Amino acid sequence: MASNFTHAIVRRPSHSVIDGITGSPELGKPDYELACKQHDAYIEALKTAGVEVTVLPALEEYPDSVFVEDTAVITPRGVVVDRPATDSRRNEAELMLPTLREFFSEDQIRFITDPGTLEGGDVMMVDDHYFVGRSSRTNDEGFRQFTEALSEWGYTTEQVPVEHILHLKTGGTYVEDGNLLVSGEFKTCAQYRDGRFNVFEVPDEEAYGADCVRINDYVIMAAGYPAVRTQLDAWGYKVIEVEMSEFRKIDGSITCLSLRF
Ligand code: CIR
Repeated sequence: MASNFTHAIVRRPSHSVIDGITGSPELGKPDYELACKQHDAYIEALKTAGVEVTVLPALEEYPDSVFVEDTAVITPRGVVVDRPATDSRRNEAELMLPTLREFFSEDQIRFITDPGTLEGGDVMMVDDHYFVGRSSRTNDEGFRQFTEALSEWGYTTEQVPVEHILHLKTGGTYVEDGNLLVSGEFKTCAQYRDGRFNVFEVPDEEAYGADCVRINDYVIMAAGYPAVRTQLDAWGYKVIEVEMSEFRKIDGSITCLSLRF
């Protein structure tokens, strides 16, 4: 079942983006102006892929709020509003709620509540089945609540341990048609190697490029990862590359910048 998205939600980078949480301080701080240019190009890529884009204004008090993916998980049958794990990001989910309510009725919305935590970067949709990273951001209770919500809608879930990276999808993404990109610790993940997927192992030097997003006939990927590009071409996708240098500095990748439905 190919993804069939009509909408995406993004939020403009704030000037405070320079203070986003990072595990890679050696990359330096993002440049605000360049981050805005890269965000413009990302929005254009979404439009090229065929979705209508809702562009929300920047939230200066929230340096990481450009990474809207962590605020909610949108499925074809309903929405789970996340509960981000870090204090500095916790309110981002509530701030997304008015926009979600423009598209979804109250009976289609569920919430992750205390003591659960869950961030969208840890959720990977594979048709009607959802892989959920057990990471420093998504805990067992978050997974339990998420599973309960999704089971109401007829979906199944599966937990995947995340040891060394931020989110599940930081280490690989499903581009549909059975095709899965994996990097780092996920190259040896038994759950990805049990015959369900055609797995492409992204070379270590291109690990950041493993996070891509499939939208309709297109795959949007970070610019500058030739092995990933070659594989996506070989699989027959229309590919759009987007410069991501400024978001990479604060651990954000392609999927993080949008909610898609
Ligand atoms: C954070 O640490 O929360 C942000 N600096 C990066 C969030 C990336 N989001 C994602 O992978 N979905």
